[in-house]
Amino acid sequence: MNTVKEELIRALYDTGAVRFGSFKLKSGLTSPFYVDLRAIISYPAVMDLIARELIRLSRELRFDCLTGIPYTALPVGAIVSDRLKKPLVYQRKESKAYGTGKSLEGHYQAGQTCLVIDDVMTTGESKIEAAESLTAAGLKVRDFVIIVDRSFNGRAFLEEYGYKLHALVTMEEMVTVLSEKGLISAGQKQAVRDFMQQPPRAQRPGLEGMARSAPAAFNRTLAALALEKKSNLILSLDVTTKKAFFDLLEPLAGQIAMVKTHVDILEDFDEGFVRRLRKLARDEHFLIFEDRKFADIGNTVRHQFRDGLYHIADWADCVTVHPLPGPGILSGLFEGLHRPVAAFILAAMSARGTLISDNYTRRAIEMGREHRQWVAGFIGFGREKAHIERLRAKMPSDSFMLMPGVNLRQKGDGLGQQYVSAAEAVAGGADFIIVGRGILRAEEPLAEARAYREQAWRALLERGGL
Ligand code: 5BU
Repeated sequence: MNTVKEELIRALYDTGAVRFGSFKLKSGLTSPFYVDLRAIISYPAVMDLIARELIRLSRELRFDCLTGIPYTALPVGAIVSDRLKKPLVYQRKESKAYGTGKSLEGHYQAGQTCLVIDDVMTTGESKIEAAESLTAAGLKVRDFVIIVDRSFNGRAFLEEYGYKLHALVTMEEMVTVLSEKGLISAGQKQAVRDFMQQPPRAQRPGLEGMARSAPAAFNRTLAALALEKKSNLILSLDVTTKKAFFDLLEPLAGQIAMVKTHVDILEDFDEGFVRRLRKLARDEHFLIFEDRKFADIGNTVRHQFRDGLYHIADWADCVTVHPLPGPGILSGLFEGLHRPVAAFILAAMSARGTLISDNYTRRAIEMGREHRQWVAGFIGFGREKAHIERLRAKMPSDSFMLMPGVNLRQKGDGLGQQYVSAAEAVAGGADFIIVGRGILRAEEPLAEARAYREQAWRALLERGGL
């Protein structure tokens, strides 16, 4: 191994950017090492060494401009840009929204090739997100140069998307050098090697696993019910009278795992509606999902949930919650409730131009993860399979992702709604699909509901989701 690489490994070790021990990862895996390069910006000599090595690698690549993924790689990118006299551009972390194509900071010309610098390669998912933003802004992406590659199969993952990975150091090189120098033990070296042999993600439990042992009772019930009815279809019954509601629901009840209501659009809501709905749900085995999308401070949502005209807390099995106000919204809604009601957190929306950014999505999922006693899962959306997969991968494996914006015949509704097919939604990782007008407006709603159910169920089987 060349001495510069050894020097770099030593520097990463000495600055604590790579540590050995026992670390619990977000995925639930326990790792014998931890990589965190955020503090390298405080070591100018290390920054200089890294920049020189990145430049050496980059000289063999063709590109017109470069970017560093914020935060850590942006100052690194600035040094490389200065030394190579190549323009720098960057995407602000907080404004990075799925596919909105928001323009980059900096000046560049459409069609130019942009080199992407980042600190660490783990799953590669954030690399693809970065490439998508750059591509949406008109640039071409070919190569990623990374300081530490700690991924299981990151190179192959990026290759699937047509990108090439170049890394300054891999974990294998790291442990070889550090054990030669006596800085880690033979046992530590072996633990890292063993860990790197593992599959990247813990397998997700299928519906049967969820029915048996999901930590949340609601998820066990929903999984069991879906298996019994062979349906992962949620009917979104957005009509404005009780008559229309039950005229549609009664014949369709056998096809669905849940009915989703917007109870505040009913003109003639009364207690009789709730009684009839609850009875039908018991008889026909489906759950009731009130899509109220709570979004206020804890005290207000508590009233909206428990009081007012609708007394949602008395009859809904689950509701949707915007994480926008912070965790107080969950305590306000669910603390001290007299019967269990589960929450689905809105992690993404299907509306075109939604202001929800990647960062918001990440934090929404984080909030759900921290409140598993109430949160059964998330509402997610992606315009294509790869988007949905990446979103799903961020969610706890034993939560459910429900996906609206599903329609077999249309791409949108002229009011901002975007649609994908049932098969694509489920193949990407949606556990349940939410369908409204696709069924409600069909000439034969029952036949259409069957078609959605069959397509979504088949896709679940094909995905190995049982
Ligand atoms: P549609 O008729 O299938 O477009 O109805 C979709 C339903 O899902 C409707 O009730 C929306 O309020 C709901 N929905 C959605 O479409 N997109 C979202 O991101 C969320 C909910 Br959250």
